[in-house]
Amino acid sequence: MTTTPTFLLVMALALSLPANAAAEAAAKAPTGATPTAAEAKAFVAKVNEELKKLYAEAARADWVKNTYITDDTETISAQAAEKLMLFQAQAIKDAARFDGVIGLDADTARALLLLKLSPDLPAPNDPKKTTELSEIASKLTSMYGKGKYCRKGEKPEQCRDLEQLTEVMTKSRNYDELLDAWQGWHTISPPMKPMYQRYVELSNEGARDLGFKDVAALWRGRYDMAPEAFEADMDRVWGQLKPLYQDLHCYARTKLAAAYPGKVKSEGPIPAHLLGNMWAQEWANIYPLVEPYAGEASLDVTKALQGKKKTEVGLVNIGEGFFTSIGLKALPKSFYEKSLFLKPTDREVVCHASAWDLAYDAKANDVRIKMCIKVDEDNLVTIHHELGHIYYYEYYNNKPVLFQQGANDGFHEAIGDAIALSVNPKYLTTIGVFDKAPADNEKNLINLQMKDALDKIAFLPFGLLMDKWRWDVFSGKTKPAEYNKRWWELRTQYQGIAPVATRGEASFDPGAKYHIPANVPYARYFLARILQFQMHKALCDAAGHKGPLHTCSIYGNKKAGAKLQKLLELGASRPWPDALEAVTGTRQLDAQPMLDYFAPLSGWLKEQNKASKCGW
Ligand code: X8Z
Ligand code: ZN
Repeated sequence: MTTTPTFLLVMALALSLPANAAAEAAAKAPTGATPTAAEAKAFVAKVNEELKKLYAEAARADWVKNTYITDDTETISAQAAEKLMLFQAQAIKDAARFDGVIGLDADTARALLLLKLSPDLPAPNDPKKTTELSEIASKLTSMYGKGKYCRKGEKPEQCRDLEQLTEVMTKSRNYDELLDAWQGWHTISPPMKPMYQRYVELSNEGARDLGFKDVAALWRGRYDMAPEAFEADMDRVWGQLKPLYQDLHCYARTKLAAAYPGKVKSEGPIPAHLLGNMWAQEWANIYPLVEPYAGEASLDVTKALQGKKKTEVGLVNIGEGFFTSIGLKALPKSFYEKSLFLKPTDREVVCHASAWDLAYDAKANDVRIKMCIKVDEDNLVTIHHELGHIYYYEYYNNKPVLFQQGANDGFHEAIGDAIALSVNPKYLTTIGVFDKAPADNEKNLINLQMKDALDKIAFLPFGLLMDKWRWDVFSGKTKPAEYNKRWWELRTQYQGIAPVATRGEASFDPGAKYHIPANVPYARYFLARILQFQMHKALCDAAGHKGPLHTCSIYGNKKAGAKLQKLLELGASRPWPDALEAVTGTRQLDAQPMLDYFAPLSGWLKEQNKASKCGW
């Protein structure tokens, strides 16, 4: 007969109680005795079980809030988040007893590490402060979701939301109209500033209570290397890509100067509102202004999709069709029944696209996306992006919940994008979106690469600076009195863009970007831009692709699919370099595949910029 150690009984009891009771119970645990590896394993099993329930509960409440914003759903979601935060904080503190225990198996050691790093929003010891923190968190996301630009004297129904203002940013070529939409959207965030400031204080207190220096140290600790080494690695790959970004910036600036005479300085930063995107993060919408060879075969995917009368769900079907073509499973019926694909007209929702797992369980299998889909090229790419998240969920949801994450968060963001790199004109012709593939010639190639680079290359500095700003805010290096000043310093330094007039501290421009109020770490998107090309290359190699990387599509290739599936199944069970190695054979973040992909454009840009003085 085996006997259960007292400690385990206490733990089991503690974990089924609310967090403060759990603390009490844990405090009563026998002291002095060194816990065994078997106890650690049992502890992890119990935490996984409990976390799974709490994650699912919090996700469900959050789903309802995000798809139906009211004061009530805001509160319900805050309460569920609070419960989860309290449990996480307590479990992390309890887990400290296993520090230094000898003989842990690899899975238990990994799970304990992941547990320690799991909270995006760490709960302070003081329960009142945790309540306050979860309420602010919930409120900030709704404020963003409900954000509207109202001109003086306008009736509420005339005010414009982000979708309407985005329409202006993407299509208008009228300088003043663009500026008005840009400035208008940035009016939603000043009321967030005092709340954000408090949010930083409270979550930092929580991080410190868990043994981290601040929230940023916790976030940066998630990359299986020292936080400083991780930051240095990001800077290293940025260094590899910066010259290409500067060439693209230089060329775009010349074209924009011609499109907006007298408005763009030939050697300075580009006005922030002219790049076809509210945050100037991706520039493909200004493609018509910068098209290298006008009049060559049209690569207009939006026109083709609309011409073929594709519906919003039709776009999702196209995305799913790609994943199934490489041998991955079909999505459950409930995905189509429960997802939100269209912007409701009768209520407020958070339209920013996202992918959800509401069950964390293979059997219950409840995955959904939330997206206000429009039938255009941007949305087609975003659908592939979201489905990348969904397929990760689908292949790791039989694992313990602490392993139900990407190898790191950059991997999670990279899967769908890596697939979307195969969504090229040839593929679009195969599935009947294009009637005829554009001719395979140099001019079409440069046009296509320009369009790709406007999204992929243009994004890099934005992807990098978002968290550079946030890390310094959390560490206290950037004080509230200079939130906006620092934001624009970084925007100018990295992106080479600037606002038309100084934006003082009465503005809170970072708050006008979803991931700041929603507290979603952003370094992941920078990593994903790099990783997706590494993955694309590896999948193309697996598919036996010959020739330059930019000509590859893995559509229909089961060998590539099998390779991808292996990565998805690993989840976070191994350190990310192991996962990367399993797919690509290398353990390092590497910009080379991305540089190889853009080699044709890179040479072409250098020619174009010969007479220009680049930089800002
Ligand atoms: O937020 C997203 C996705 C959801 S994870 C739509 N992205 C970043 C953004 O929109 O800023 C994808 C690209 C970068
Ligand atoms: Zn994503």
